[in-house]
Amino acid sequence: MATDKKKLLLLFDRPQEPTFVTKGNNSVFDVPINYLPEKYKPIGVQLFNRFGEDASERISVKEIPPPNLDDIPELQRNENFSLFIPKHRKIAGKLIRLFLAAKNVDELLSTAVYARDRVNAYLFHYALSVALLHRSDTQNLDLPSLIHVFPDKYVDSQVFARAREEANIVPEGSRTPIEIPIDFTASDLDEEHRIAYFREDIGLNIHHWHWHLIYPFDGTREIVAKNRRGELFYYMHQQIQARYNFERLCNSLKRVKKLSNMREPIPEAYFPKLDSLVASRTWPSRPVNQTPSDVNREIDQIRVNIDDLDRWRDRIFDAIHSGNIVDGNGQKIPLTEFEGIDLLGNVIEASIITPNRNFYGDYHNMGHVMLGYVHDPDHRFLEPFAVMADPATDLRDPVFFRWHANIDDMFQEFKATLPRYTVAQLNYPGVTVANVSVQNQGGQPNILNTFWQQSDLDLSRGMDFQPRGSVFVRFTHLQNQDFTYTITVNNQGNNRMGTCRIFLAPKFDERGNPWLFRNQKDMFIEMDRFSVSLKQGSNTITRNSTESSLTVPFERTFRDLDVNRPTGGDELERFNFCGCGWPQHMLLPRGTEAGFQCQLFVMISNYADDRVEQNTDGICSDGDTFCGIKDKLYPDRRSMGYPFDRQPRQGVDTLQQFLTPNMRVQDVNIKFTNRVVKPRNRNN
Ligand code: CUO
Repeated sequence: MATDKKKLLLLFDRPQEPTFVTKGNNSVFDVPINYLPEKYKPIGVQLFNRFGEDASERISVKEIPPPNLDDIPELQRNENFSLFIPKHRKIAGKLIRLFLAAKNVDELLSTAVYARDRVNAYLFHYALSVALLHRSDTQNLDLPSLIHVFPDKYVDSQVFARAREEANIVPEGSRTPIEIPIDFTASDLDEEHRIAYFREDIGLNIHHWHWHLIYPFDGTREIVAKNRRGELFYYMHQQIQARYNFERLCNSLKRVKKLSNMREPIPEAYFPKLDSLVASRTWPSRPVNQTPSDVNREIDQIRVNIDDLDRWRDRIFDAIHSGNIVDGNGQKIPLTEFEGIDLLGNVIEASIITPNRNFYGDYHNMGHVMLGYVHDPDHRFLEPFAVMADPATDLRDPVFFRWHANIDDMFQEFKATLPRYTVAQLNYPGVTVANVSVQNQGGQPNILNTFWQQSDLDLSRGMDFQPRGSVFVRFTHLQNQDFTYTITVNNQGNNRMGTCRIFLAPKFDERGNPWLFRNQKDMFIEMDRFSVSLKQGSNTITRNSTESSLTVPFERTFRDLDVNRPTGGDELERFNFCGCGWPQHMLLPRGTEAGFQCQLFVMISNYADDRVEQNTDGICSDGDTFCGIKDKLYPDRRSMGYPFDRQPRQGVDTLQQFLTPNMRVQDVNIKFTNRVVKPRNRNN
């Protein structure tokens, strides 16, 4: 009988323990003796007796000729793994292809079991996740969230010693959650620390990691060359940047300064205070005023000079200004009005589908690498990379946003070369947005509320070689009260469709002055996008903040322990492709206690120019604004970021001047209450 595909997920459990050790609640893989790593072979029978006897389930693993892992160059079992490092990327690509090539689920299971104890744990997790997301016979599997498998990437290292103690001493059921203070990486003496709550938010970091899981750099061409991948790379990261800048303004900080000169010291520092449980190493810190330098690390097979980066950047700017990319044969590929951004995204990011990679290089990724090795560029101190070189952790470091401000600047340079939207491209004749308001739960109009919320997470799955059972940590994160938009639209024509687009931006710049449109447009964060049917006459549209096309619910990011608390620890976390999306608890910027003044922008665009013909029934499309829809076209035909993705037409200096009748702006206030709300439905 064919193996239930769900059993594959047990391979994610307790990543450092060998495959033959009990997984899940009490399941054991019958690992063929020949599959055991050499060191276990002589004691194979003993091992099986020890771990197999009281198993409630035995999963048979078919013995097939062992897959050839020899050409997967060695990445030590206990090294850290990063997609930004070309050597690691290539190894991952090979392993992904091996997992994709397995003929059926049984063969995949055999291949994965064979590989699991032979390859690096992070690498295995990544490659198997990508394969499960993309194979047709493993669809709809719920992958465990990275926080549960590798909690060490997100949680203060001190917590683990306490969690071990708790698990060793206190019986399950009586264990109390271990609190992670919100301020564990720095003090208020560091200005940048004011927004550590954003950078270190576990949900945001998981979102970013998940995005890169869905859009891998390497693997087979089909899984890399997804619809509008390069454009989404631009847009999703541009929006992270806009949200970060919004958050900075709420905290009296200026917008991020781009890091384009690698020869200057970097004043912002970062001390992550994370330990890698797999690598048994501390993640390196990045002290104040370090200056990047050429990276030459034989061990990582990586050599990249600042000159290389500068050359690649100059060539990319040449392409932007000339309007053409040059391919490997010297042929020009035009950067067109609508598809150019996608091509440019693939060039800047870069991935295996970058045209002419030899010439344009690997600009964005190598920036991550250079900054991630700033503390030990030639490996003389035998230090591993820092958080900036891993997409699971890089958002934590302020330098991420400085580097991505630079990346975004290149995209904006390109966007500035495009024709400006005409009134005809913005307007929807006959459709007028007559009124916009938002209601909070207290019934006050146009005031949105934020506060701190505590939530609990079970770390037991990632804590190998420990007593079984749940071990909780309690962390504090930003939260917003649900709210509702009410939009009145007049339609002078027949019944028709429109797309409602909702954005939010700060009303004033960091000096308290009103914005020029050309600056404010980059501050708009997308809040929601949905289609509406308009009947003739007046229409009232209501929409709840939890319905946002941007977000996924808290339970999907983490698995909600309050609602669905595991009893035996054998439930697999719900976290599949649908898990990608901006976390709902971060939908709103924090605001201020006095109330932060913002402008809410609502537009109804002409559906005929927005529509994408495809059937997405039964496919999860939450969070599609940043993540797209699996195996489908991006669900909006307009350029991503429309209508704020280009310079304004002649004569438009302010937002008011930009408006056409199908748009409206409403002032709203975000009020932050500095109070910590306890986890829902828990009383300890
Ligand atoms: Cu997501 Cu630089 O791409 O981190």
